[in-house]
Amino acid sequence: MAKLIARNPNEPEFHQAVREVVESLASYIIADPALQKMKVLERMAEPERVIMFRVPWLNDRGDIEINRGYRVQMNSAIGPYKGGIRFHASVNLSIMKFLAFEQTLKNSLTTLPMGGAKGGSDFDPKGKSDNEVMRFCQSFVTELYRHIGQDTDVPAGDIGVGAREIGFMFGQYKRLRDEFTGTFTGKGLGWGGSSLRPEATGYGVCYFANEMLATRGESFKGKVVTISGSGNVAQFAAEKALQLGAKVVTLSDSSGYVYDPDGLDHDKLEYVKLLKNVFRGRIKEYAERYPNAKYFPGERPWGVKCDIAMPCATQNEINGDNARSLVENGCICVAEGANMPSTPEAISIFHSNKLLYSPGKASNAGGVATSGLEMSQNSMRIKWTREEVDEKLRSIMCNIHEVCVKYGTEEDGYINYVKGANIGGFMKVADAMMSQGCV
Ligand code: NDP
Ligand code: 2IT
Repeated sequence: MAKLIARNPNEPEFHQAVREVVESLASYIIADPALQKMKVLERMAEPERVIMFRVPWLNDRGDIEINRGYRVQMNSAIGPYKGGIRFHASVNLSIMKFLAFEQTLKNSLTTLPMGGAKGGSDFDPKGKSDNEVMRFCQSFVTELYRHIGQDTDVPAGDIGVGAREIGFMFGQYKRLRDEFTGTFTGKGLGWGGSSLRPEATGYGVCYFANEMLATRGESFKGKVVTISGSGNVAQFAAEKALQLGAKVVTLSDSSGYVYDPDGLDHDKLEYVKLLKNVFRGRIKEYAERYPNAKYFPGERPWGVKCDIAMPCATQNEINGDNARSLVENGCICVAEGANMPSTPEAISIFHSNKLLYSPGKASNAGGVATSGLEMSQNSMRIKWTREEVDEKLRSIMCNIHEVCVKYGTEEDGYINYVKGANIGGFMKVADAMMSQGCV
């Protein structure tokens, strides 16, 4: 870790993500001289390639704006680079590297042949017109296109990148390459997209949480659920939790959270989808429309009493104090939809209180798994039904849960999902790297 920090200064999120894996794997690696000799973990923490580029574009006033674009191609040992693109003002190299590092292990856990990558830009889509977003996406891809391809690197969505942005990026990519391939996932259903890809991350989190709850004879039925975020992952985590009989009482965005004591229902959720995906509004408008709900500006939902918490917004959104309030309020399960939403202090509080706690790389893997299924369908030029994809998604999430149980069960029977996911994800990548020599 000391070497890694010295080589990658000022990258706290990257250090945090690697440290967690190092801590899980230390004894495992110490016991295996071959892993040490081949410097597998050291190589995994060094990106195979980092691309940083200028993204100039014209705003609606005709002025030039300049953003910075990134693609971190972390690891290609088990398949082409694969991972989302994030457009958010906070994007920097540290965040790209932490996400690409976690993606490598996550993609391995899915059992599908995908390496790890992440990309994005500090472009902030908030308040931009559709035309501005399109011009930005076109400029972004005009550089990125030479580094990606269906057998090289396959981007998808993440924060700030949904169906609209994938459409603009895919359109420009297709134009530059003059070929129609599955180089992006999350495409529209009529032009190469997979059924259930929009739902997959959120649904997958609930499938995974359901498996965790079942280890204690529990289920979603009748449980109170708090969710952060109100974007893609949050919306479909809420939808599946409702279908499984839970009561979802919060949603949030970067400005605050709403608490609805009556809980969400189908109509309210449809309103949220319209508000966020079409009108691109703020979650506080929910409380204006449903007067029983209350809006808490500038706050996160972790002080609300719940049985199950699903953080679905961003990294480090649950700190030690938030974790303590969740525990004090009787929360039994924290299933991460976002990537690295819990700080190390929060994770240690969950562990010492024996909560069911799953790290994002295990419980949010349903999104990229379904991206992998989209790649398979594109290669075969076929389309599976919603039911077929759902069945595969369920079985992938159950399998990841089994892997976590296998490698994460401690002497007292407590399942440490962090350890389980890190060891389970690492093994396949490590075996491939050992077989492929010093590359
Ligand atoms: P969206 O852009 O659709 O939604 C993001 C949500 O989180 C919005 O409500 C946003 O609020 C909120 N948010 C974003 N940044 C912050 C911040 N710094 N502080 C507080 N709230 C914030 O993104 P997704 O739903 O796709 O992604 C959510 C999380 O899930 C991310 O961590 C992502 O990496 C992860 N993830 C996504 C997958 C996918 O398939 N999309 C797959 C696996 C993981 P606001 O509108 O104010 O920005
Ligand atoms: O963090 C993630 O796993 C994603 N944003 C989805 C990546 C993908 O390639 O579908």
